[in-house]
Amino acid sequence: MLKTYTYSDLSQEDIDKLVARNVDTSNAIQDVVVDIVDNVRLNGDQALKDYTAKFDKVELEKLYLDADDIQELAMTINREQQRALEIAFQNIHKFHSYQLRKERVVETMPGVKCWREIRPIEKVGLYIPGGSAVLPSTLLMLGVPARIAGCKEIVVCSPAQSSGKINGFVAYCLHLLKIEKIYLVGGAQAIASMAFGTETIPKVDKIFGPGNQFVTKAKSLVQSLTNVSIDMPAGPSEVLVLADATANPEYVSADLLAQAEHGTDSQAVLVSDNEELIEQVNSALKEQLAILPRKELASKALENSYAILVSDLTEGMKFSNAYAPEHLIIESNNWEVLSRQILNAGSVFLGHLTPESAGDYASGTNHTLPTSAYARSYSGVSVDSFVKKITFQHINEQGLEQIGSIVEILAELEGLQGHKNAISIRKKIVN
Ligand code: HSO
Ligand code: ZN
Repeated sequence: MLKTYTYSDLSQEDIDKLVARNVDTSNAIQDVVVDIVDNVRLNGDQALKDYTAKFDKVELEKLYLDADDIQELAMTINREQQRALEIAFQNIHKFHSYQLRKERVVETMPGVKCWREIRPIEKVGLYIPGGSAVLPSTLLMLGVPARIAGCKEIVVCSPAQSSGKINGFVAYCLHLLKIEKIYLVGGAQAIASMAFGTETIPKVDKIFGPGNQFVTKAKSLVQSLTNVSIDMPAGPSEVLVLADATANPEYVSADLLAQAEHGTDSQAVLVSDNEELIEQVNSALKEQLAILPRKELASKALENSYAILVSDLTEGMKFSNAYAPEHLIIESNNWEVLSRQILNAGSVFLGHLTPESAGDYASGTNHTLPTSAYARSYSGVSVDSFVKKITFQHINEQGLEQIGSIVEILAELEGLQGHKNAISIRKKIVN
């Protein structure tokens, strides 16, 4: 089922091609998104209502649901489902709450003190997609770190369902996060509304969240047009499974399919030093796919996926580092040694009993991660993504004596007399 390549047969050019993904810069999307963004900027709420009628087929009188609506919807899910969301919420909260660490004050010279302090980004916008699968888990993954960071205003946008509302799971997550409003806007228009602000939707400082190609394009566009920033460039989701003879082919297959069912453009890559395992995974894929409800999507994604036969997993790790996967699963008894060789990955799952699904929902780590090889330079979303770290300094008399002449010399050599004066004038007072 999976196309298989042998690593030693591949040229550097072949490898570059295999690891390149999401390089489709279609102008068709660009043009549509530019129009939508412009329309929202100029016409505000009316544009949002028009797009919601056109794309989501819902006529909205009011662009949001309030605390009472949310509470009512939240109570439509059963107790077991509420409990599962509560446990996920608690684990994500527990893991992320350790990310806010106070840093120490550093005295670089006697009397010269420097330090950093954390301040929340005041207004953040969270986009929760509502396409082929509504993902309430994404709301927890963005809302929890935003709450821990202390963001003052958390704006949430998600497209209206055909009922003109949101689903009960998203509502229950809002309830857990103590967020009392949700705006019923989706797609590129949601991103534009949070970037520019409309009569109803507040403008934010930073926009978070995954989405389709239109949403992604809108995020990069508004970032270049306004002073709003974004979490990261997002592309289709992907997994790389590194597995050897100790792996269970049924587990490997299930992990590949868990990824493939996200969408036709998802990618699932298997890297193994064992030809027999690749064969076994292929037959497991066939069996498991046949009974998967989202088999149409998943099988399309598998057409766009592949396996690589390597001579050993150290060579496999070399390929993985070049690919820089969003998710890396190491299904080998030797996971501890192999994990030290990781250079590029968004989130890593170690051993035979650690499926990506655990991290997607409930173990505590974040599932908003860099795709399309951005794991070479980006980290996943964390509390850090919702704060700024501001530097502070304080210099006393002794410090000014220590550092004054150094700054004067440096200012002089750059020809900046004004800079030098700002020191000299103070030295006079001190002496
Ligand atoms: N695997 C997705 C996250 C997700 N999976 C949400 C299920 N629900 C991107 O990391
Ligand atoms: Zn997933």
